[in-house]
Amino acid sequence: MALKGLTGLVRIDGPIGQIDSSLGWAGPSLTVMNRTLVICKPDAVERGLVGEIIGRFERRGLAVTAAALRLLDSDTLARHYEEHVGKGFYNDLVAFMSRSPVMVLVVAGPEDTFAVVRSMMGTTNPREAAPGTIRGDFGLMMTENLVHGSDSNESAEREISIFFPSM
Ligand code: RTP
Ligand code: MG
Repeated sequence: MALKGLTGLVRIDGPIGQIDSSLGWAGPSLTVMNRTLVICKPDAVERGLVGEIIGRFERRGLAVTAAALRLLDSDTLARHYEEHVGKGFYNDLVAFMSRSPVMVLVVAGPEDTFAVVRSMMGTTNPREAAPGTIRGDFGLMMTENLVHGSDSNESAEREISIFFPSM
């Protein structure tokens, strides 16, 4: 089975190093790439926009290196959004984020991937987000803003360890 020529990789679990080199994998060296956590939020899954969102990242040249469709519980959300626990919008945020499944992704690129992803997402309030961004093209509501992206390299590693502890 020859995989030479492929330039991306989607896998569910397990470190990259477990891929059998005898398969002839010739894609990017993902182990040295910088990565971030992306969540396609419940509104994105409900509206069938996951493919559109992933496609934008892929066309930009980023690689999806893990993907999982998950229904999030309040404990997981409290870990993920720890900086927002207790804020006025927090209960609405948890109700929204746990109402139906999300698609959790690890997205990899050469450097500061979190910043590339955040610029493609647009500002938090979709009404103010620039056209051409995910939120600016598909969103109108503050809470239901389609996508999450880590806000720093440190946040990315912390969040990846919550959703993909083996990575
Ligand atoms: P995210 O963490 O989801 O990528 O979004 P963000 O960095 O752009 O915004 P953040 O300040 O971290 O807020 C997290 C999510 O909480 C909801 N929110 N609602 N009503 C409000 O004032 C308010 N503020 C934030 C949004 O869903 C936001 O994405
Ligand atoms: Mg945030």
